[in-house]
Amino acid sequence: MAVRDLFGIARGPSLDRRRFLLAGGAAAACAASSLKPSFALPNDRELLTSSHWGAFRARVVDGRLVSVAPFERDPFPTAMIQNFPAILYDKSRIAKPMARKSWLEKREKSDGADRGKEAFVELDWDQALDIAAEEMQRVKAAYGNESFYAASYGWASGGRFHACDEMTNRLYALHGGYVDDLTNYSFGAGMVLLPHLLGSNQAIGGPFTTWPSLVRHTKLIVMFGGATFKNAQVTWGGSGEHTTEKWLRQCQAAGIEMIAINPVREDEVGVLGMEWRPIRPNSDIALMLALCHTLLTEHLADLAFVERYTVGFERARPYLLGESDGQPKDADWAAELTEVPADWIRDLARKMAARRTMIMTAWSLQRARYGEQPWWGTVLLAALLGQIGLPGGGFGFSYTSINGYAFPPNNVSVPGFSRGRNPVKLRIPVARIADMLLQPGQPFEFNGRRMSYPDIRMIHWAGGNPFHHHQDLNRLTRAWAKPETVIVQEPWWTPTARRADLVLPATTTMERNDIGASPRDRYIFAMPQLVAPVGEARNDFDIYADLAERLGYRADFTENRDEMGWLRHLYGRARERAVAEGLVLPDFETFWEDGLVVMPRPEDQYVYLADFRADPEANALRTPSGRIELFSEKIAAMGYDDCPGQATWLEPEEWLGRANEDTPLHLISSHPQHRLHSQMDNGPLARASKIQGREPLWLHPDDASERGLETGDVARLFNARGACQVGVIVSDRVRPGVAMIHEGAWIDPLEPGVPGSLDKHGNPNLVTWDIGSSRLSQACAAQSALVQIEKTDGPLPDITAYDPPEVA
Ligand SMILES: Nc1nc2c(c(=O)[nH]1)N[C@H]1C(S)=C(S)[C@@H](COP(=O)(O)OP(=O)(O)OC[C@H]3O[C@@H](n4cnc5c(=O)[nH]c(N)nc54)[C@H](O)[C@@H]3O)O[C@H]1N2
Ligand SMILES: Nc1nc2c(c(=O)[nH]1)N[C@H]1C(S)=C(S)[C@@H](COP(=O)(O)OP(=O)(O)OC[C@H]3O[C@@H](n4cnc5c(=O)[nH]c(N)nc54)[C@H](O)[C@@H]3O)O[C@H]1N2
Ligand SMILES: [Mo]
Repeated sequence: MAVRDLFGIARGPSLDRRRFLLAGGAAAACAASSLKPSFALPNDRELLTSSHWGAFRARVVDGRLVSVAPFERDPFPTAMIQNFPAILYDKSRIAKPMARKSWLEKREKSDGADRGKEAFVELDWDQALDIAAEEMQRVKAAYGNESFYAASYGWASGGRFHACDEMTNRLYALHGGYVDDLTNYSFGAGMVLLPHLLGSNQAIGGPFTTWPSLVRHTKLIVMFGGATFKNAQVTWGGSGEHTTEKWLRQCQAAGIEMIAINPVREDEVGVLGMEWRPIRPNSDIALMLALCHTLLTEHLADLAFVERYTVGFERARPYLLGESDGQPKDADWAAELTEVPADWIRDLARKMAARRTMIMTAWSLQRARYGEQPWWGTVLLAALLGQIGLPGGGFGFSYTSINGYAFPPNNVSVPGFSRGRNPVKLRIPVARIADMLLQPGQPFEFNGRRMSYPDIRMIHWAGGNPFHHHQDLNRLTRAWAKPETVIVQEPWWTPTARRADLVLPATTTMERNDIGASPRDRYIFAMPQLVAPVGEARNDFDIYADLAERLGYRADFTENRDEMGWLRHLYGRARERAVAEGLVLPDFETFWEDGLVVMPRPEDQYVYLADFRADPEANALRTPSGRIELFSEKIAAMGYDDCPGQATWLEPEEWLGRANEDTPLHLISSHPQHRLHSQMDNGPLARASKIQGREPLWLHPDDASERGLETGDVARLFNARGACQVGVIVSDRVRPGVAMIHEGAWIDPLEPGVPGSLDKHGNPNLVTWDIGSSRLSQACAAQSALVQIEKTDGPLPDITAYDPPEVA
């Protein structure tokens, strides 16, 4: 059953009885004649708002959010919006400010290893903010600003103004600075690599060759990582329209052949009639090199393209042909590594060369050991095909990993809250947090630079959940014991909030006013406050403004604007930007009353690198050579054996090729169908998907029967790093040797705060490996993990993940 059917989402009312404004003179004139929105009784209101999950209409009765309906112009709304009423009032909401008991008594003399174990003590807001300000002063005076870690990585929530991570940054910037992060968990390896090859990250962030261009021109789409409808349910900052599924269906209708190369057969394979080609995880680079080998040896490679638009092929070629190491990277070689048949590989290369082909490579492939390689291989393969810059041809990295990235950015963007200027210049690659906490002063390499880890004494986090998102959570537990002070702002008792010294309850988007807009979408939404804050929750902005007050720089933080003042200001700046684009946005009052603005559809036949193809001299890339770098002298000069100067097969330490008796299975931890990371794990949709309360894990029938496992069983997923309990789904939708689980379940250890304790709930980061993808990018390598699974018999411990902690 499709998720959408689970809640029986019907399409909402049609928009035409409501008034909305199009930007632009003619559109404004036509809107002036349309109807006013007709809301029912004031006590029974329906309000349009936005979220990472898309726009929706919220029904509020007697001050309570009772139900939501999808935005009627959204062709593929996500069922996840149905979680909102439940999670807003869930028992896991943090009711009041609280402090860890012994920390409140002893502050820096309390034992950091007790985080997560102890009871909390309730505080009133003034006490809590006084303490937070004291700690900020004390730590600054004792250790200086390089001892603050206030990067606050995480998805936080939609809304241009209430961006709590940016607000954290701004507060600490005003406080004299903080250690910040670099890159991200999403595509951290790719974003460091691509500028070396292509001069920019446009192939990730867009604009890239649009779906309409694909529908019109493409004949074959080869997807490494497949297409994933589940991932296209969200857009950072929200969207009025979920478009990915729509476009994939149009590709299908246009008769485009689509191939999903993926260890897992995701939903869309069946829905779109795609070919599924299972592959061993982490081996795609071998397949790509073999495709290149076939193109070369069968004289199908476009060497004229390579000659005119790339550099370094003379260095890559001997490796491909085996002249440099005695091993041709041919289809037979790759077949052994990938377990994809050699004939199929050769046929695919011929097919790709014969037709207009788009290569789509997912973000997941680079979230692995040596994760740069499959992305470099993608560029190499596309270059040999010679279709880069042609309509419907070439490559792209973000078509289906998330909604909306192939949408050409709007001409008008709404600016967000500014993070200010951080006087401290020290930053760490974001996924190296545990290394930093455990190894202060230690040097490390990053993208050709030698850096060293700061000595962190205080952490302040708002809008992220490192105790779900980071790898090897037992190691993070040990690292997290090091700082003297940990402050967490959260709406819910997430695992990270439970491991704080001081917990400050924050509002959600539903409890405040904001503006929803993303460059990936045509809409600007008013996000009116739907209900009063739950419990004593406060807006992050107000929390920080009051902290800034205590520290003597309130006006610098707020710029003397309140919430609505900021919304007017940010919208006003968007209006100014619009004028420069020849567009007229309605004034703020009209926008706020109407609830949305729709911008003109951007150009829809955009082709990535078409200008470069047309004139590579005038439109040279921002690489050292101005061309696509198939060999990068710059990377080669860094001397990293874990990321050499060209796309290379590097065998991960943990993958099926090195499976052993203790850990025979490769774990893939994908992004969840029923939540956004850990957000909404406490919602009805995710909870309904659990098996005996545990996160589902997919296992091939052969691997399951070997272990005596059946669908519905609970099992222990483990390796030397840790263990968690999962619910088993036996399915031939994963290839043998692979186990698949979704990230984001709230960890629920048998013994909270104790490293090595069994997690009852099924968070894969108990077993993933906390190592950088390579010295080039130091990115998250969650997808390289070998594991074992065994059946759990006997009574199961209760799940307590969503119960508030003990209050003394
Ligand atoms: N094993 C494995 N691990 C992974 C991944 C994987 O593929 N496999 N993927 C990685 C990736 S790509 C990412 S991006 C990360 C995501 O990791 P995170 O971004 O940390 O995950 P979220 O669950 O979205 O955490 C956001 C938190 O912000 C809180 N929040 C929301 N709105 C507000 C607000 O207004 N104010 C405050 N104060 N808090 C708010 C939410 O309640 C939630 O706890 O996970 C990474 N971890
Ligand atoms: N519903 C929902 N959507 C989301 C998110 C969410 O939490 N929930 N998170 C968003 C964020 S922050 C991000 S970064 C993106 C992540 O986007 P991705 O990283 O692309 O997403 P994943 O779900 O991890 O993996 C996508 C597919 O890659 C396959 N795959 C994994 N390893 C390999 C491999 O080695 N080879 C091949 N060929 N395939 C492999 C998986 O089986 C899966 O089907 O998703 C975004 N979209
Ligand atoms: Mo991400």
